[in-house]
Amino acid sequence: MSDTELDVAIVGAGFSGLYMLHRLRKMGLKATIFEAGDGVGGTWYWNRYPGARCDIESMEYSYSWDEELEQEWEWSERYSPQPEILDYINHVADRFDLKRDIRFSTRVEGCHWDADANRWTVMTDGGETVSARFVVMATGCLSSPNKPDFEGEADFEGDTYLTGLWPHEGVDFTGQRVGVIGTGSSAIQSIPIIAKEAASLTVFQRTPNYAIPAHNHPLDPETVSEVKADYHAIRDQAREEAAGFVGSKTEHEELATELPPEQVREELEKRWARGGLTFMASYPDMGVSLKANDMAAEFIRDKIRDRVEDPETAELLCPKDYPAGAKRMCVDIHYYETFNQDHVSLVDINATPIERITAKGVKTSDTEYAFDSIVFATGFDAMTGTLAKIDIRGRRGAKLSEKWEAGPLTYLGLMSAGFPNLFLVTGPQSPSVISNMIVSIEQHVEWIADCIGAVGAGVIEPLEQAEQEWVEHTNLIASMTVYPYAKSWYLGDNIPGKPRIFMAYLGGVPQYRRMCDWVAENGYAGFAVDGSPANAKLDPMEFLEVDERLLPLIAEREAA
Ligand code: FAD
Ligand code: N01
Repeated sequence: MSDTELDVAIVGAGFSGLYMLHRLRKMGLKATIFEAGDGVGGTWYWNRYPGARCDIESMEYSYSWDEELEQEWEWSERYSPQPEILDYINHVADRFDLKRDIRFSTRVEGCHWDADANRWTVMTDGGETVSARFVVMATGCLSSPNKPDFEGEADFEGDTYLTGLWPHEGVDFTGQRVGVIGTGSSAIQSIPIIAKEAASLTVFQRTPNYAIPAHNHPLDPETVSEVKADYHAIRDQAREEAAGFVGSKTEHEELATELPPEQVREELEKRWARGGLTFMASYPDMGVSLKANDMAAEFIRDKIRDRVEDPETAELLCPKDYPAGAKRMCVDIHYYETFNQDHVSLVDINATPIERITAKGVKTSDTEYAFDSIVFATGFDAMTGTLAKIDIRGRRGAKLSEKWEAGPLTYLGLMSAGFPNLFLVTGPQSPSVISNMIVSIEQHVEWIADCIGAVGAGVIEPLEQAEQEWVEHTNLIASMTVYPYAKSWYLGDNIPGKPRIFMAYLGGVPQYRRMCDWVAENGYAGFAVDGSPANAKLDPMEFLEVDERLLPLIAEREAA
């Protein structure tokens, strides 16, 4: 087979693409990764802003598929910083000799299905054309940074930075007047670090976020040894918990709405002391009942009021018009305390909107702020943005971006009807961004590898009806929760004109895994292989354990 004839073309060399390549190679298949960057790491290659780190604990935010790798790698902190995660990914790529099959600095611009040959033609920005039986899009959920257009930007005489495309050589803000636009996770991580260097820091906030303290700390060797001695069981436990990490399964049977408020606060206090993303997994009704959720929301607001000295700033930092956890929960290290420093200030751009960027800085409706640097911490065109940039054409030349104009349409988040032999890793309508992504990536990669093995020289694609039912099911589950009550990137709200659809699957990581396994075990139910539809049909509700007590709470919420 020549270099331009592949079994599988993989797009992207982050956690997803690297494991995909390793897995396919072990099956004896010829696979190549095409990666736009000049190194591996994906998210951790591009997001080098100060303070970038994971918010799933490092011992769990790592691959589980090689025991020796798991035992030899030493994480330094509970939540390790970006340079260490990037070192880890490079270590994996070197240890498994993956780089020889990666084409760096090569962007895939198009993938066209050739129905006569049953192959994909993959086109790169270097003008190269490659033919592959299968394509795996390992292009990431958060890999297209969103840079809103502000009038007058070209006039600015200082420097501008985008958190998702941070300069590799780093930025020294010492003595500078810095403006940060945005208050999502990237801003919450970078603001405390930038404040340490800057002469002044002004934060422009549109929507305040809920943040839980990380209580980050160096990992002590004893804890590491304990985890490593029991790693297999811990990984299994993570896969069996709602969001794919230990502590994400609801711990208590009782409903918060049925308990005395003091008891709920006591539990939240314990979770606050533990820190991190397990905070919301206290009671089963937190994610569905606005009343229960408001107990957590008010608890966090009180903590913000305790942490921020100036009452007016504290109130501005308190989210009040959406439920806790409905936008991606943030994990912070001294974020709120940063606003107690004299040289740090907060501007509410709802009260005084940004009118334009000027030669000197940012002009709001009442003030012109002068800056040496402006940092845009404005997020991503999530889930679909990166795929939309690739000219993907399936049967009869249909474009994926046109098919998805009113929102993504997939079966299980793994494939889209009319686009045979093209897989998505952590695609829309799979647990993806709602989970520990490494757990979800591994599950998808293993499922896809097995599927490619089973299909062999054939062709697999989802049935339109199965896809439609899966999308309806995904939407139904989302509508049962409080997620749609916030404007968030989960729903495409951050990108003007993007259709409002909840883009991840909320039925739970273990339930979803069981469905995918069942589908494969039942002759790829919901798919057609070589034109023959499988006989079996997936009923997702059979896999879910619906807590009947929540139904009246949902009805009550919807009625209100
Ligand atoms: P990515 O890492 O996004 O890699 C995709 C790759 O595809 C990129 O390198 C990109 O250059 C390449 N690519 C895209 N399009 C093309 C193209 N057309 N041609 C060639 N190459 C292309 N998740 C968690 O679970 N826990 C966390 O703590 C966590 N922290 C995060 C912190 C930040 C700052 C961000 C932005 C995300 C975080 N995430 C976290 C989500 C994170 O994206 C995933 O955990 C994971 O790293 C995704 O890996 P991936 O390989 O699927 O995608
Ligand atoms: O992006 P965001 P992010 N004018 O979309 C504001 C993962 N991640 O990069 O909320 C003014 O959350 C926008 O305001 P609003 C994680 O999954 C994880 O921070 O839309 N402001 C918001 O405040 C996360 O959720 C970590 O009203 C504008 C901010 O910019 C995801 O990546 C760290 C604006 C964007 O926040 C994205 O996080 C980093 C405009 N025109 C990222 N447009 C960890 O901690 C946008 N904003 C592991």
